[in-house]
Amino acid sequence: MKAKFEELLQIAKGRTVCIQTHDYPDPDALASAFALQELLRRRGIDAEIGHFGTVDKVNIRMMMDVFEIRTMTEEQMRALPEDVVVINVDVQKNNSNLTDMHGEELVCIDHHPWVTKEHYAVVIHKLVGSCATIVTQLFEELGEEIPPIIATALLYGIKMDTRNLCVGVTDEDLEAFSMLHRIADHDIIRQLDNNSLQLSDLRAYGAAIHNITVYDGIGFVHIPFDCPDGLIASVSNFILELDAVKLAVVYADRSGGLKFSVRSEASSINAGQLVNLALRGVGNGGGHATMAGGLLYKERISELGSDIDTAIHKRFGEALEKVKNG
Ligand SMILES: [Mn+2]
Repeated sequence: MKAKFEELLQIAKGRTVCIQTHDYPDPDALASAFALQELLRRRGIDAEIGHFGTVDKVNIRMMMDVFEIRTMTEEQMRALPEDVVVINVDVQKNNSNLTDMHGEELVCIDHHPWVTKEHYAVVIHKLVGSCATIVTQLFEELGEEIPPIIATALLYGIKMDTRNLCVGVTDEDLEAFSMLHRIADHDIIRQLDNNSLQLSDLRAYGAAIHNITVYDGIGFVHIPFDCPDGLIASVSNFILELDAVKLAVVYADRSGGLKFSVRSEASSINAGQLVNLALRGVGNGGGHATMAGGLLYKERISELGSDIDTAIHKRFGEALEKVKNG
């Protein structure tokens, strides 16, 4: 990783640099971007953090306030020079949750399964539970000290992306977590933990309780309004807690299309493969074995016919047969 980081520095030197996370960034994406920004600053590179999509979840807004994470507005991102160097963090090009921006996407730091066919000059990729783990390791390999505020952000990123070290966690995440744990400010973590839900979120949970249908261990929920990615994911995790649900498929209306969050607790069902297959031809999707997401394009929604929900149940049912049969 050290050599790759040196290559990154060579590319970024003397140029405008934007650290772009996925749209509607989560704590892992923001913590990773924030820590990377500090690492670059120590090497004389002033990079700015940018993302598309809003930050609506109260704990993420609080995180940005407490750690003073500054991000560009979309207008500021669009006003960056044509040849801006873009570092994608916690996401890969061509993913449904990354708005393409101008400039050159030359660097990618990510922990999701590698699916992009796009070329990057520098790739720092590991299949671990959180991107924050990779950035933590970068600090260690470079012999850079991690200040408490950065350690706290990274710890929170690992914690949130692995659902408290329970889902998709690897030994490397645990080692990074344990190291950060000695430095981090636990009062801040507690404060963030105790403020993760706001009143308006209950509307989405209400829709889930009201609209859930369970077929054969698959819990389907259609949230009939737009909500932030993080909230759709939370509802998906919530549905998975039901004993009758082994696989959660939650989708919300989003500007004429549908935004999906899929969770699997069955080792025989790979959520990433499933959503990829189910949305093939009408959208795109992918992700980890246990957590995945996707988007059904508004241009294709008419292909589902008048009963959208039944069409989606059918698509996932068929995809499930294929995934199970390898
Ligand atoms: Mn992540």
